[in-house]
Amino acid sequence: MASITKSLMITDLVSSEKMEQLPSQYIRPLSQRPNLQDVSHDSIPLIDLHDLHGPNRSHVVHEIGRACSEYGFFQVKNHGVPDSTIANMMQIARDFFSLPEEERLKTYSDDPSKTTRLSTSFNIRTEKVASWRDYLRIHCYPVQDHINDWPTKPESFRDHVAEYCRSARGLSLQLIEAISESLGLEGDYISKQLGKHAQHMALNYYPPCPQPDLTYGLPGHKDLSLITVLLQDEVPGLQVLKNGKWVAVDPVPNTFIVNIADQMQVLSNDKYKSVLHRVVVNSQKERVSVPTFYCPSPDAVIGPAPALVTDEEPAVYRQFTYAEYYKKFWNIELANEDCLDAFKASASS
Ligand SMILES: O=C(O)CCC(=O)C(=O)O
Repeated sequence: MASITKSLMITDLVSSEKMEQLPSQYIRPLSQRPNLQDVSHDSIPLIDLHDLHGPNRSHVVHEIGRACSEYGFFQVKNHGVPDSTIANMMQIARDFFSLPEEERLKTYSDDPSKTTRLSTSFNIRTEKVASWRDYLRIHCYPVQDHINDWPTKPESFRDHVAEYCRSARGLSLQLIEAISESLGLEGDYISKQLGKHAQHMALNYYPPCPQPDLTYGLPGHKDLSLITVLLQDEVPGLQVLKNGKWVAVDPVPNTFIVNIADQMQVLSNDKYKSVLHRVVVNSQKERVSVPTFYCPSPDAVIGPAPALVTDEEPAVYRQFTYAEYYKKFWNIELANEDCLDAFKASASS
């Protein structure tokens, strides 16, 4: 008989006992389990950013635009983030989740409005079934506004994470500019809609799971940001929904995964869609991933770009502040519920 666990974090649950059965709060109803065999390995486009600043820029921008409209997901290589910055980030994430429980739990909170918080699953305040993930979520732009709230252990946490955040921001801004151009907008149009800009990130830790076919690391969900730039380790787990079929994004060394998120869907007036993605777990290996959620500042007003609104394609969404959207997102019960439905132009009349 599966048992209910008392540990707050899965990390501590799996280290405290030899577990052969999944505790009951992680077990999905039969109809909602991942069918691990029914997954395509066609993957998503891989785009070389090397030429983004040369004479072939328009070709790269075109490829990015195509990936955004066909998949909402792509990988990038030659992205300019130094190998050492990436290696330090991954190591510090592993080291963080290896800290003693009492040290890690110093930042524990189930309150999504906290800008630095350790938590578990997806949204423990609203969900009925838990997911097999622990995570540390931090706000990280401007770095100096947040760094003093970040964990002080492991020793070099703040230095390595700050360096990574700056690089990830640089890459995000280049991608946002290219995506803006790919929509036929001025390169700086989207960036100008983001108010003072904001950047959040997560350190995701998925321990080995005794019964991976009964649960998820993360259930199908869309991201609340503008774009997400994801660093994953060498252990597969991420899957993306394409034409009703789950496609595995198997790790490619030295790449980042980029996805369109909800704010970009709104700004593009549905030209680019925020896509459902999920994470499956395995019984053998832990997995670490580090998403950077690039987003508007809370006061920024988001709405479809006027240049993309016509008589034939009227505005799909009303205008709203990112703060309004953020609050709504953290109150939804099901991860795969479409938060944007509440912001449709038709919903407000
Ligand atoms: O771990 C991954 O590959 C994806 C993580 C993710 O989707 C998220 O943190 O929202």
